[in-house]
Amino acid sequence: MHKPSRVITIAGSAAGGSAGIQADLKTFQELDVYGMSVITAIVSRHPVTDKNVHPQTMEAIEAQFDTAMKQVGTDVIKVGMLFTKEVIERTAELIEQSEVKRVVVDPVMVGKLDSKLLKDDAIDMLLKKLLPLATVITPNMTEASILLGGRKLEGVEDLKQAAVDLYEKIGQKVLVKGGRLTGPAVDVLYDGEAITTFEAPRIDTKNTSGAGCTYAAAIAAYLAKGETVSSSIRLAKDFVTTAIEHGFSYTNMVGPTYHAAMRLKGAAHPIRVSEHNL
Ligand code: PXL
Repeated sequence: MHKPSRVITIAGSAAGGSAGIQADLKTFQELDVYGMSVITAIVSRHPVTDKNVHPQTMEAIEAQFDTAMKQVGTDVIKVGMLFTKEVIERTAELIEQSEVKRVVVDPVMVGKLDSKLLKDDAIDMLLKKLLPLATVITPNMTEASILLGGRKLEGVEDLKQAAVDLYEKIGQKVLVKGGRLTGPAVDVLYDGEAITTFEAPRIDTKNTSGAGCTYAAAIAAYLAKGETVSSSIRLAKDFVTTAIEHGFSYTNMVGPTYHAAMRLKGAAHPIRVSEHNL
């Protein structure tokens, strides 16, 4: 009997289906990983402002985690939008107590169109309590810049330095994503020993809603399936690049990536990401 590997996502619910819990579960399913969820907040509308975020009670958050862990257990935990410093602190405690050793933290702070997904007073708590528990963290350039106290990041060399400096701060592997640069889509991993870059062609589209969630969810899924951090990132970047290539929109707003794109005939040979060790 085939029993898939397991991942619990602790994140926000994105009603539009492109990001958050919805993106995570779709991605897990596509990659044949058994997905479970702990919903920290419900995001009901774009643009995301404090008013459109409905935080869940600490009791509800703990109960979901407890249920998933007792009914199923997990190989990997993936963390996305937590929204408040109290939820960050409690999530860190739950992860520590669970003794799950493979943890992907996407330090979600701002979404597309600069929507606000984390309160301002929460950065310190992230740095001190949660990020040190991660196997790998996946900040975009804006998030990396905020975690480094507001430093400007402008090119791939800045991303490399940011990955090294963030590693020094939290003691864990750091993948800084260069999605907001121009030119090829380059992400930079520092694992404490070497810098690795992952490069894919840039796709000319506005439909990238939830791409960051999807990428981190795919990394978590591949880790659960037994891949190393660096091969999980390369495979996940293939997955998300293909999803972006086949993104679409039902309205005139920024649309979702297509989580099932790997199944399309045209994607039978998905985009290959090149990896360079420096
Ligand atoms: O893409 C960032 C993100 C993460 N999590 C939730 C979101 C969003 C963007 O809207 O709603 C729940």
